[in-house]
Amino acid sequence: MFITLEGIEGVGKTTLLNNLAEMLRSLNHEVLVTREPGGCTLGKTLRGLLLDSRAQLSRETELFLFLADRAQHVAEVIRPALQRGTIVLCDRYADSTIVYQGYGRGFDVETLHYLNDVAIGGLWPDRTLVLDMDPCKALARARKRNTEQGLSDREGRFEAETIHFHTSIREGFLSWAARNTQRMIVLDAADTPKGLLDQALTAISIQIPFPQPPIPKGEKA
Ligand code: T5A
Repeated sequence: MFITLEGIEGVGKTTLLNNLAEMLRSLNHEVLVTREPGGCTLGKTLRGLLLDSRAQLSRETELFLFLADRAQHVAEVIRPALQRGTIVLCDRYADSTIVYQGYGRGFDVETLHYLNDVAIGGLWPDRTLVLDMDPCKALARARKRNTEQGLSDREGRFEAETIHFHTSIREGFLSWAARNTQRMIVLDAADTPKGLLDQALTAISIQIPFPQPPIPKGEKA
């Protein structure tokens, strides 16, 4: 089972991913939590380049670095874990490239879909949860977190983009999800962490084999 989380900055992906992993582990599932960019050894170096606000990357360079990160991540981490029967929870994946580099940077979305398909060898997620909320509120969450963790100077290349950019990314995720309703489910990220976890569990429950409660003696299944 392969589940990805998507959405704009600060919307609560990492928080939900960790809550989801804890819940699934408590149900005795083997779970791997990973992220993009930076989910494999090569990716850690690429992540530094991609998020550094001082890096002057052309949009083509940016695109192919994200794809290189993903190709290696799939080969080294995601596919082997899925083959072992592990549930993989990934913070961002191919849909981020389609939305950020497509709706955000202006590349053709169909071309990006094809390039992603090559990079991942056809390994699309079983479910993608898109966390949606007002970009101003999401960015405020991210900045508050950075201040609380003493990382206020951490603002990266994407966080430093204009509100117009973040709004077009939000709209991009909603449009792309509407074209892929069999896989992508939009969640209300303005909900509490607990409420969001409940929304996510409902969204994936049809796919995860949760243990059934024992049937009391004398009752039929
Ligand atoms: N990118 C990435 C591309 O352009 N193309 C690609 O192909 C890929 C893969 C990566 C950047 O790269 C771009 C997109 C991104 O700009 P990143 O550093 O990995 O950036 O960070 P992001 O994925 O953007 O995510 P963030 O770490 O900023 O935010 P999260 O994970 O969405 O939010 P989280 O969980 O850290 O929460 C933020 C704060 O809000 C609180 C948390 O406690 C935390 O303080 N919070 C809540 N508060 C109230 N209610 C809730 N429900 C809450 N959930 C969390």
